[in-house]
Amino acid sequence: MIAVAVSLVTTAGFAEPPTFISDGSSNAGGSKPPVNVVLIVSDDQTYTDFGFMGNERVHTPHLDELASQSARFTHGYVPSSVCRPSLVTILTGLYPHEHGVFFNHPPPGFAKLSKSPEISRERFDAYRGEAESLIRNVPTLPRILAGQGFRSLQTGKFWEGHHRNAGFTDGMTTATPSGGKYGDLVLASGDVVAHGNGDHGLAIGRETMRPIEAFLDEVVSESSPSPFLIWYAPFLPHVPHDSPERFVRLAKSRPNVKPHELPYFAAIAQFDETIGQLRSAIEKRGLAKQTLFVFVVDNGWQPDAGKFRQTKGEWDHTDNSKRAPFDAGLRTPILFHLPGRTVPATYEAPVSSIDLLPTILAATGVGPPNRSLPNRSLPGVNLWPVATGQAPADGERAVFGELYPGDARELGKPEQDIAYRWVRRGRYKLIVPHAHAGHPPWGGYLTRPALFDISSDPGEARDLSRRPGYQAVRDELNSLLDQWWAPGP
Ligand SMILES: [Ca+2]
Repeated sequence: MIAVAVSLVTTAGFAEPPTFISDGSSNAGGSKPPVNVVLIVSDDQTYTDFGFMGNERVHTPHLDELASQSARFTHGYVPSSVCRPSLVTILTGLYPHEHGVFFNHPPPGFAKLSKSPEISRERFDAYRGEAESLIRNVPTLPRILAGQGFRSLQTGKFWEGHHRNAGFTDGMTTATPSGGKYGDLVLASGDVVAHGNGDHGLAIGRETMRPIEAFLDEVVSESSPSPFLIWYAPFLPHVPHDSPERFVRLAKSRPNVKPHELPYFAAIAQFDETIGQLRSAIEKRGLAKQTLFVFVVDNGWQPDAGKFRQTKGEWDHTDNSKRAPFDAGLRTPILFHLPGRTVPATYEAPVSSIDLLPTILAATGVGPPNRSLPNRSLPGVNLWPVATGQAPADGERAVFGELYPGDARELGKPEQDIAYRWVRRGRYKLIVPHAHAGHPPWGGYLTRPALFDISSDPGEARDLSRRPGYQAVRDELNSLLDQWWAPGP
């Protein structure tokens, strides 16, 4: 076994630098070619809206092909059903209350930042910059892999300022206005700023794949090519649903597509086409056999037929998907595909996006973190032994999550803003709302705890928490939630 010490920036949550140790199947220093990683993150797509998840009305041939070749975790979850906290969880393997990015917008909040005439570009960037420092102080996947000689390319969604803040060696997002179609914001002061969700990076997939092609050309031309990580998180199928007409025609050609679904389904088809382009870019450079593809969605999104926004010419999402504590916002398929290693199979055991980081580290030979040392372990589970057919999936494992308003009241104080905590174990899911200062829970999704049987009621329509015979399940799940994280008053 080869032990690999990684030098990392430390923070209060990590009393000492975390240590990562080979799992014994490591290739570190070995003769096999290193494993590259392409991490695909869909943006705003509900778990049901894939061909391979049973939806025959969407056009996802490339994702379906990837899924057919992959270890498929069909009951994956993200802790939060909104972009920024979910993306930082994928990057860090930590829950939002641990990595600290539990919001989309830092204090004083998006409305004050964007609509106050006294907020200049400098002040806007300063407020955002304070929050962006959080990612610099936690271990991240690109930062850990960089310690092993990886290059890493950031493309698409990224809310943490410049891509180097998260340890990427290369990237598109620079925290400056792009002047492009997406990602800029005009403040009340008249200044133009980077909105914060990816600026230049948002062109990937929607307008071009060239930055990925150029990065791969650069890597393969190195005298001793570096292993690499590609973060492919295009602004798709996220609104604006302004896909080129050929995708709209494609969506229209599918059976029984309703008008309010059409723009979203077109954006799904557009996203899917880029998956084919991405895989082709890897294949034509002879890298397919040594490249791990990982797939996850950052949060779900479903169009609501009753919410057409005239001003924007698009439908808004349903109350039970994005931002909500229900599966239409939280659940995602998670895929792993590495030729000759992963075994194509479907696993229904609940897993989480916190598992991606330890699993990818194991796959690349960096190995899972040493979980035996206090204060050094990550909360996620290394799924590599399951994905490679070496171990069964743990069907009894509990997965957790936490939801917040989009604006944080104060950095470093998730307990002030926590709106919902949830836990899924086996067939049951408990959601616990939190009220603050006499106000009802943010979002109004629930006013009291609710218990659902996901296996018989995936739409979470029947709250079992006060029905006879469910008290023990409810108490047990509530106890698990508090053991995981009890935010206090
Ligand atoms: Ca999203």
